[in-house]
Amino acid sequence: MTTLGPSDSNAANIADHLSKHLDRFAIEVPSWGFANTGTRFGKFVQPSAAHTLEEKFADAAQVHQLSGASPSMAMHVLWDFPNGIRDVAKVCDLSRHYGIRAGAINPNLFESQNYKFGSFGNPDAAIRQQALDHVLESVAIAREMNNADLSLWFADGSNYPGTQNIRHRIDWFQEGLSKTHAALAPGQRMLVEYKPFEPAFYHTDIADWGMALLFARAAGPQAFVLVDTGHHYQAQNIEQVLAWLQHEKMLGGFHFNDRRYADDDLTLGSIDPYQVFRLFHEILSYHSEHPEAAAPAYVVDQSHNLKNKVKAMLQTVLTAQELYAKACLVDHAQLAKMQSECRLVEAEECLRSAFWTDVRPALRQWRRERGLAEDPLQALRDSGYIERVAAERGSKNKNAVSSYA
Ligand SMILES: [Mn+2]
Repeated sequence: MTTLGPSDSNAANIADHLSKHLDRFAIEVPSWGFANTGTRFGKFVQPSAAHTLEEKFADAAQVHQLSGASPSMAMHVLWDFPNGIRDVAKVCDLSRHYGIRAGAINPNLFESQNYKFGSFGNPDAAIRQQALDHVLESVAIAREMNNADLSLWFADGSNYPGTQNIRHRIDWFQEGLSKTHAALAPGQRMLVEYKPFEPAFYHTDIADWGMALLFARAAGPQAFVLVDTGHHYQAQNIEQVLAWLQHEKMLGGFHFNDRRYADDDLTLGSIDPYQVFRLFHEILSYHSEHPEAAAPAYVVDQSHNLKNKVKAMLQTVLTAQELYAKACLVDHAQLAKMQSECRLVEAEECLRSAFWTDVRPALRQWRRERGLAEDPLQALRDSGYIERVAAERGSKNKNAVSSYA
């Protein structure tokens, strides 16, 4: 790695150093980030929000065209494949047409009325089977889509002490996840996500990284853990979780978002950019010692309730690029030396000086050299894209339901 100390703030050097890192950096956008969403009290309808899968692909293509860093889109089976595996050909056509790869496949295990008391953890064997059937169809869809990752999040849990047998639910989860793993194609991965609470408020069946790790281990060698940055208690040291998952070779991917209170699904880096920087640093630090290890999947998982969706997604991708670039400036050799000599202030300053380096000129140069707009957000405004799709989609959105009643 090129040595870039705090004194070396030469813009051209930084740009040269970063260009190969930026070429490799990609973050996946979620299809649901372009659709109308809201809070648990009501949905807020935007005239330009995407309704159809084609509209979601068009929005994702717009973000990638401007950022050059978001070539794929994560999909939700129930929302994007309403006819299940029969929709694969249509999705492949859209993917080709818009030049956006279909990314992680997310089964939906929380919307059916049958899942009121859980899916894989439901005490009713018939409902557990319904959940497994849906997951197995999702595996088949993911297999058809170039062996995409199967990304699993469960809303399962309970609201009151004594109302569910937590140990039995562990067994049921283990059984469902093992059967899921058995259906994977060679090379296909399943990612197990965790979350401490919400929608369940007493116990959640996969509440933290330890439970996700044990479930993934028990399921088989193609199962890994997915870290959603918003799915931790406030005091949790998330980079330490990463350090452990990488140590155990179990880090599969990320869902990026930011939060102030709980799982707020705010724009990445909007509240605590230093947190995102520390996560990227932890990954890059591991990879500097283990260059053979596969990089984890970077995926956005946000809900843009108030911001314009395409604008917010582009802002997110650009922020991810910027914070990743800053993390690429950390001098790992120098940091290792400071750490081994316990030079605390110098070690900390090694991180901080990378974080505080303004990488925006280097990003502008990188974009210019690749024929991209230097200021992608301004280019989005100038393109008139949002106004155009608002005019096309506005009438559909006018009829959209804002209430959950
Ligand atoms: Mn998530």
